[in-house]
Amino acid sequence: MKLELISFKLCPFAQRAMISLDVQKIDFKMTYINPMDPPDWFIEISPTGQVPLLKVDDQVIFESLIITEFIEEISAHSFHPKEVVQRANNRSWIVYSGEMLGDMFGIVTGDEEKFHISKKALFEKLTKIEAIKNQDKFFNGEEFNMIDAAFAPLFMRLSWVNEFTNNALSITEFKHLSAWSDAVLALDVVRNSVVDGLDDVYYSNIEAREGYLSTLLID
Ligand SMILES: N[C@@H](CCC(=O)N[C@@H](CS)C(=O)NCC(=O)O)C(=O)O
Repeated sequence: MKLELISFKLCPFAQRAMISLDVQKIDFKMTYINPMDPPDWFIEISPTGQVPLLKVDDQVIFESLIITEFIEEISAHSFHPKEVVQRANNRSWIVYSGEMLGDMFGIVTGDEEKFHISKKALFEKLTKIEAIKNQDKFFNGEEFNMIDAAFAPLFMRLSWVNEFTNNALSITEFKHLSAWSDAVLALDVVRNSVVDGLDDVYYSNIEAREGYLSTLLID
């Protein structure tokens, strides 16, 4: 089976798939396309016009959650907890984390009003996660699971924004969530899921969007 993951360098949804492939030690070819000028072959095979896409031989799988579930199904080791209710519960929170990436998009691109609306929406969700998160290292305990991979892109972007601004999106008030974020961001599979210098690309992207967040950048 030949796998090819197609994405933009900055796409947080694709990052989930890259972490899953790395954890499962599955070989794949990475192809980046330019979001501003997608090639014709991509437009032809992407039903939504969005990345990530996973090409499996000549078939195309789209939607990051479906891609990560597919990776799970072809892997020797499960990346979800075994117990069925806990597994379903993890999947629910994974969907929820996708909505949080939508809030991040509003924060990065929005004018002042949109920034505050998106930040409020994001922090309401963070509050709900803090309420259910315990003191375990990862979401389900000591083991890094798919849910941790799903939240990793969000944690990475929050830490970048806090580094680039005067902690505009500080999560230190959320003790369990902050500790979870630190544990996830310390892992090699997470660090290696982005190209070198992507933090600089993210900074430039914030500047180029000219939203309210760009006015909060320091240095
Ligand atoms: N629900 C999709 C969301 C994917 C998504 O939003 N991809 C963004 C890049 S991170 C995209 O392709 N944006 C371009 C567009 O919407 O035209 C998934 O989970 O795969």
